[in-house]
Amino acid sequence: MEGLDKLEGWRKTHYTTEITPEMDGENVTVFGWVHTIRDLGGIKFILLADREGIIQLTIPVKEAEPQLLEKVERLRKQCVIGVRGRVRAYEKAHRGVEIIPSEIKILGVAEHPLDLDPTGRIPADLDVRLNARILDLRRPEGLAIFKINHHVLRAVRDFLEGEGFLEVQTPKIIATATEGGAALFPIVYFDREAFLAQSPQLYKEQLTSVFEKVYEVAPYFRAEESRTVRHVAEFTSIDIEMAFATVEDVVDLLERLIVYVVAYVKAKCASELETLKVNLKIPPTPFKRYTYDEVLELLAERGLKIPWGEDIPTPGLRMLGSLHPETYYFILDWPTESKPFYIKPKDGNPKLCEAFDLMYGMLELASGGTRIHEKGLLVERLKSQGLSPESFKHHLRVFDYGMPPHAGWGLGLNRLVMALTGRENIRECILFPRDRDRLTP
Ligand code: AMO
Repeated sequence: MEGLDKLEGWRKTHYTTEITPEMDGENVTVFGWVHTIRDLGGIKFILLADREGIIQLTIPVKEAEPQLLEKVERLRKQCVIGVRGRVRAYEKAHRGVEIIPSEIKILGVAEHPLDLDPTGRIPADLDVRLNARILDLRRPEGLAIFKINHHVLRAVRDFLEGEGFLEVQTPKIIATATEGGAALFPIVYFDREAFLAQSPQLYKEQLTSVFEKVYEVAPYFRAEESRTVRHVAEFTSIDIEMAFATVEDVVDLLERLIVYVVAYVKAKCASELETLKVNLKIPPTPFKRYTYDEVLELLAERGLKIPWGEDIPTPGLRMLGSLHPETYYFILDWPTESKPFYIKPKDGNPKLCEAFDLMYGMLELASGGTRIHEKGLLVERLKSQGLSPESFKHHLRVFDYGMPPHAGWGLGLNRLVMALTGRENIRECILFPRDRDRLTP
């Protein structure tokens, strides 16, 4: 293709969806990607897509300037163009409006054959789509998922701000594991070994002794060997930690947050939800609260026996999912040994601890609980889980500076977006997913 046009003084006056039939006769400038081209001989139709949607460009061949026609001849799908033209209300066009272009600039080319058809007319499997992720994201569904992701984060920040939380940033290069050693990514840190953070756990706990209520939204890293639709090697977590609180307080906070987020997304993302064919319902409260023992009973009654003390295996999660389709519920009072060392055992019954998981169907969305804030007990718990207090000495030292009782949770953003958008695979809800088999693009 010949040289590209220059942007020069052209600036967007409208996104495609801002152009309405009421603007009939107005001159506008739009930019976007050529979605489809239809040539009926005497008339040519181009659908132009931008991040907000699509508008039809109609070019009556006889009346068009030769320079304009020459540009139109050169267009191919996914070329980037700028268009100046007149708005025309036209019932038969998409949204009842079209643009009659007077001038077109070709600003970027697309090489054919394309790796993927962003109109979505040719179905492609997820791997093919992820390999050409940028084209895939231009599909209306791709755009919709990540606009919802954006609004979820706005809602979360809005809600936590209202609850008096301060946003913090903790290190992602760390010296010791927090969530068990197996899933760590080691890295070369100058002349030493270090690890990518699995969670902000120890730092967020420490920070409650200064800021009382903190939250962080950040990526975390786990060397997950298993290939499932809900695990990736890099995910985003929404973490909170609050001083002078127990598991009940943070469970209640999480329930209110979920309701707030769902209502926010429902209000702000109606067209995205429609694109995804999702009918989002505000979940009734209170969410069902099970104890771990009750869940084991529920599963045993249906023929699935899980030895007491073990985490709930995938068949158990599946069964729970089928009993609670598209439903949020909590599982409380876990066996102490099934949870990390920092979770507080129950007073009077140390076999159980003050931990919880928030579930949606079969998906674990969040976990958290009351933490141990007494140094002696924390050292004991470290040892009983086979961890060396020496490796945690900097963390333990903070407990000598005045550590308040505290509780918190970590909520997987990508899993929450899966739940809200009805996606089956977490990779749909991560721009550039990373897993055992995928490190690019
Ligand atoms: P946990 O390990 O349960 O708890 O993680 C919290 C939440 O993070 C999400 N998540 C993941 N999402 C995608 N891929 C993964 N590999 C992955 N691993 C975890 C899940 C999960 O519920 N420090 C504690 C939280 C706390 O107690 O505050 C923790 O990390 O949605």
